[in-house]
Amino acid sequence: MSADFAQVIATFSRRMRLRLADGDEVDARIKGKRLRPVCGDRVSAERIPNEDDWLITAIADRDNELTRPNLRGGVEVLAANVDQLVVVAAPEPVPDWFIVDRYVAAAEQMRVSATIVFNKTDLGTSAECAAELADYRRTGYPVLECSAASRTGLDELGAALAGHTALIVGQSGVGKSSLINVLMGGEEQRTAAISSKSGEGRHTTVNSVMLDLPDGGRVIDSPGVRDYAPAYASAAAVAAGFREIEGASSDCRFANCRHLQEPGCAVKAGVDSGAISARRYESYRRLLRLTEKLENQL
Ligand SMILES: Nc1nc2c(ncn2[C@@H]2O[C@H](COP(=O)(O)OP(=O)(O)O)[C@@H](O)[C@H]2O)c(=O)[nH]1
Ligand SMILES: [Mg+2]
Ligand SMILES: [Zn+2]
Repeated sequence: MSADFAQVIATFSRRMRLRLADGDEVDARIKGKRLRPVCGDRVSAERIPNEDDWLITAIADRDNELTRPNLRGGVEVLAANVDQLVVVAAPEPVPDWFIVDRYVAAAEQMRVSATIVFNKTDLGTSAECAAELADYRRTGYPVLECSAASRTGLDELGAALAGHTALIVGQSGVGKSSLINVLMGGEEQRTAAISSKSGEGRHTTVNSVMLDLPDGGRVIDSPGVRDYAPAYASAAAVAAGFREIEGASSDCRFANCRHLQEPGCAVKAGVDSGAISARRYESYRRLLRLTEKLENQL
């Protein structure tokens, strides 16, 4: 028996949970050492004779993938085939807006939508946070404010997720898993329990899991995303991650303007006039420096 285009819905190191085309869920191993399926992958799989396990034999071409550089100079894929990044921040831990900007830039690179979620509003929203959120809205990103603890803003979040396959990202501790838990109404634990039972303990460390939300839509929670730094192909690609910078750049004097010290730079002019956030511009410069450092190492 074989199934074309089963989908990986959870990963536990080299063990996977698959949803088959008919909706059945099975455990699977991976054929060979070379294949590296991730959550969201569509895969070919076949049942291993005389076993409950299935074997993943091939990975279908990905629509997109979220990647980060690994320590060995390669690239690690965190999830695939999503159509939305949900970038979560909160009053606690203290927001690192550079991380938010990197995820938003990653969404632009993947050509998927980015939605910003400010969780833990029960702790209050500082003027500084409110100003940053207003700036993302001005740039054109939807911003939802909610609290998993006091159950506010969750209908809006559920509606934003409906009809999408989203990857939820953000600093550790902002409440990603809590938000999903509340949206699932406790269903998440049930999923985890099934997996650990069938794997007899081998499944206890879940890397990533894709969950079906009650209001429709699916969301991938991946602990690996927290210290994410994207790998860019080129410095030019960095500007494409900042839509207001990309938008202004057509008015720069030089077509290859990097928006640093060049004369006639429309981006710098935009920062000076306040049309472009100076903080977002600083994120752009930081990401550009990181990318150029990486390029020089190659
Ligand atoms: N005050 C408050 N705490 C929250 C809220 N959501 C999550 N937390 C707490 O924040 C901590 C981290 O939550 P978790 O969901 O594990 O964050 P993750 O690392 O992003 O998945 C936990 O102690 C949660 O109880 C919220 O809306 N308000
Ligand atoms: Mg979590
Ligand atoms: Zn410029």
